[in-house]
Amino acid sequence: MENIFFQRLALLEKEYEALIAKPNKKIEPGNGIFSRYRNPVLTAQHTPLIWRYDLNPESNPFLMERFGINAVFNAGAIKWNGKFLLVARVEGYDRKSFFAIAESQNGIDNFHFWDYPVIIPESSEPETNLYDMRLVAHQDGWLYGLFCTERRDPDAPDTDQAAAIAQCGIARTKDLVNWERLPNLVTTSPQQRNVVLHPEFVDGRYAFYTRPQDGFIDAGSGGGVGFGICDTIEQARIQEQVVIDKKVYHTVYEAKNGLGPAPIKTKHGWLHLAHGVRNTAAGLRYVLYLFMTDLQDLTKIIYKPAGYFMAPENDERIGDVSNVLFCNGWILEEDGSVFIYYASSDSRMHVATSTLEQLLDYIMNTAPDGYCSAESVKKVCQFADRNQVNTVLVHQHSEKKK
Ligand code: M1P
Repeated sequence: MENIFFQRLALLEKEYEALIAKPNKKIEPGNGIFSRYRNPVLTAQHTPLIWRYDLNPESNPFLMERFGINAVFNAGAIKWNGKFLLVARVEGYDRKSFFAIAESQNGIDNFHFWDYPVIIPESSEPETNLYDMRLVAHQDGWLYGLFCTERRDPDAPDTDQAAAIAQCGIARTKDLVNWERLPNLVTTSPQQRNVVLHPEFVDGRYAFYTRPQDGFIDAGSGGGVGFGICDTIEQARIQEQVVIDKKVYHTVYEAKNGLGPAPIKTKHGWLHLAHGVRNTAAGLRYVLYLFMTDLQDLTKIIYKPAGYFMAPENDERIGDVSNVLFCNGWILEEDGSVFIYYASSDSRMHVATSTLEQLLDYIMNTAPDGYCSAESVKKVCQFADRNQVNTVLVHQHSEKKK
């Protein structure tokens, strides 16, 4: 028996070390807007062996996995003490999620988890599941984690064991180790997923991006990315939500949408990344899109390129909830590099890199949605016309270079 234990331990450790040390590589040439990378940055296999196994040959002679991890996805992100940190949603075989921090020196590979998951104090009302943290360094000096808290809908009949109430949980920290739990955000909506804290005060108050919905898919009286203000964060209550980015017929955000990470401030406006959902014969399809709001009026969209910025590709298409890209974490470096951490199909985490210059070019110079096929044809014709000239210029340029 002892042999089995030690043989398996040696193999598990070897595989784990190899996975963590595996270098990642940019996929060239990309689309000029961002670059994808060959390997995911975090998977269930990246979780520490000490979480999954009882490493005692007496109590676990077969070295069985005693706590299975199903997936690692939807991570918040922050640069902290010179390292790239992801606060990932870790989901066990038991379907419950919790948060855990993984760090990397370069943001691209060698992500490894801290020894212990994040301990979020429980709220006064018992919660079944916590997930999808948006991490925000607020102007008030705290680091806030806003996340979705879910419990069974107490009004649902016994025959329905899926109906849930989703609300926004709030916790804050100064060191990412000790977390203080604040009361959940109160709004008038029965469902609140994808709530994000705006990083700056607005007239001395806290501003939130919300997602008012009646049900998981049913937007009911709400729907879209909302915006609301609170006097205090210790008892956060939004009286009025204004929808700033609504669902639109025959777009990639026709069924629902929700904000991703906290927006990035640029000299042109606040840069937002969101997910848009539409329904298909194969189920819901989640893609990512960008938009920009005005620096003075946070509810006013000033740029919004048509369609998606990123959609699931190749292996990203497959997972527990297939055909999903979801992003709730990105990091802007001082040199203008942007690290976009996105999850595919509710299963694993990836990174894409870009620069602020590229994202601004994309957002400010990509045409908005024309909302019909005829407008799309016009756009293509305009490019074709211009490129009759451009092709000649490019050809002349390359001839000169020879
Ligand atoms: O399964 C896809 C996503 O579904 C929900 O997102 P939303 O409420 O915006 O539809 C969340 O459960 C999210 O975690 C999940 O990735």
